[in-house]
Amino acid sequence: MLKNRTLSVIIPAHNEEATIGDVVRQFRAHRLVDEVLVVDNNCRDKTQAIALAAGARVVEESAAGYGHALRCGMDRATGDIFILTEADGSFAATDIDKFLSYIDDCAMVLGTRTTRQMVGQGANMDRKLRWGNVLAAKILELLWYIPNEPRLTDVGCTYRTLHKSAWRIIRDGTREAGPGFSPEMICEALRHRLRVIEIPVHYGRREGGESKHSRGLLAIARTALKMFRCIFRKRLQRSIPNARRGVEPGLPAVTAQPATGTQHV
Ligand SMILES: Nc1nc2c(ncn2[C@@H]2O[C@H](COP(=O)(O)OP(=O)(O)O)[C@@H](O)[C@H]2O)c(=O)[nH]1
Ligand SMILES: [Mg+2]
Repeated sequence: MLKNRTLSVIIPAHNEEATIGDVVRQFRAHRLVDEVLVVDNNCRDKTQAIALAAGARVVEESAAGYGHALRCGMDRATGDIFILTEADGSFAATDIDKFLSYIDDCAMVLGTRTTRQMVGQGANMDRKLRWGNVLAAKILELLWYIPNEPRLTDVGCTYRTLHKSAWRIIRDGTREAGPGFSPEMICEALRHRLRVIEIPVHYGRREGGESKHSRGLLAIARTALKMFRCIFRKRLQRSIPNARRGVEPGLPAVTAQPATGTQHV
């Protein structure tokens, strides 16, 4: 499945002492994982010590926010392929195999939490949230119908995988500090005409601690606003000239896909 490539799991964490130990152990136990990297984002609790004890490598990022934490994590991870996930126990390490089944076909594989059959009891994904996420994804689809015609049902799922080479291509086009980083990654990959697909993942309840992005209606509205703002901002950006698309010295060849106009990293 990995074909001699290495796999890093990257977990941003802001005060997640209640869950980080179990999450690190769960992902480390997966047979294909080489490294579990926890990004300590200004934790004032025991997250770092517990993560280290559970066998994670820990790096620190002082710029606050989910986006800053993940940028730092992907810059510092050693693997050829990155799995991004959360510190709260809402995602299952067993889904790694599903992501990897598709990673040779595209630059980025996104999870979706809106497949109702995959949402566990107590998960923070009621009808309003599911349809809100689907709506945001459909707006993104529509805005990028030409030339990418993406097929998406969730722009905010933080469980996803991408090639390190894809990260290098999109990195400098990202700047969102917080949850807007999730759709920003997608939009920047689409700007580079990289191939992005989506698969359903298990989504369970937060196993402990407190949600930062979706606790209560106000937090959800704030997160949604940041995501929408980011999607429209990205669409209004100038398009990337052909010569600059997905070009990075020393990376595997990028093959054009004439039928869809998308690229494969
Ligand atoms: N809001 C927030 N989340 C952060 C930060 N740094 C890392 N994270 C992590 O981002 C992930 C998503 O946050 P979470 O509270 O679970 O949001 P939810 O999944 O929408 O309920 C968690 O693993 C957080 O620990 C930060 O500065 N702010
Ligand atoms: Mg969460």
